[in-house]
Amino acid sequence: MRRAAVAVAGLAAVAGPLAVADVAATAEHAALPHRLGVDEREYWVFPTHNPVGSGRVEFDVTNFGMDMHDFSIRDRRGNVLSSTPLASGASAVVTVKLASGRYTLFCSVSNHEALGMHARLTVRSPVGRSRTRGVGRSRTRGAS
Ligand SMILES: [Cu+2]
Repeated sequence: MRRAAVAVAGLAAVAGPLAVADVAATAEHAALPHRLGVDEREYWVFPTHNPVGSGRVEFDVTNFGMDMHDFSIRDRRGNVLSSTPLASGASAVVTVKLASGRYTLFCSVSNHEALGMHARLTVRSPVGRSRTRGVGRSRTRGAS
């Protein structure tokens, strides 16, 4: 048993660099996160991961600011897919189905976006799949 394990480890060491490159290429999408944190404050929005994988994406949002904010997502055509109000210190978990593309995470309160509360988010699909069903549907829990 022990000898077999050593033999396998030796083989892996020899094949190492090539095998790792192949795995990295084919598993690129699988490696993209579908869950990320989003921190908000006066006046910025900071996603902890970017890019993320397409499909169900879970945003764990916290308003670290003094003021009332919200967490909103807009696609490139200007459609707002989700908007969740967040009191000072509040957190929410917002789940949205996103197809590959570029999105804007922003705060729609007053002129906060113009003051800097916006961030780009890139969503990538696995190879050979460019569409995701149910895009734009969202679910929120824990908003306060
Ligand atoms: Cu705001």
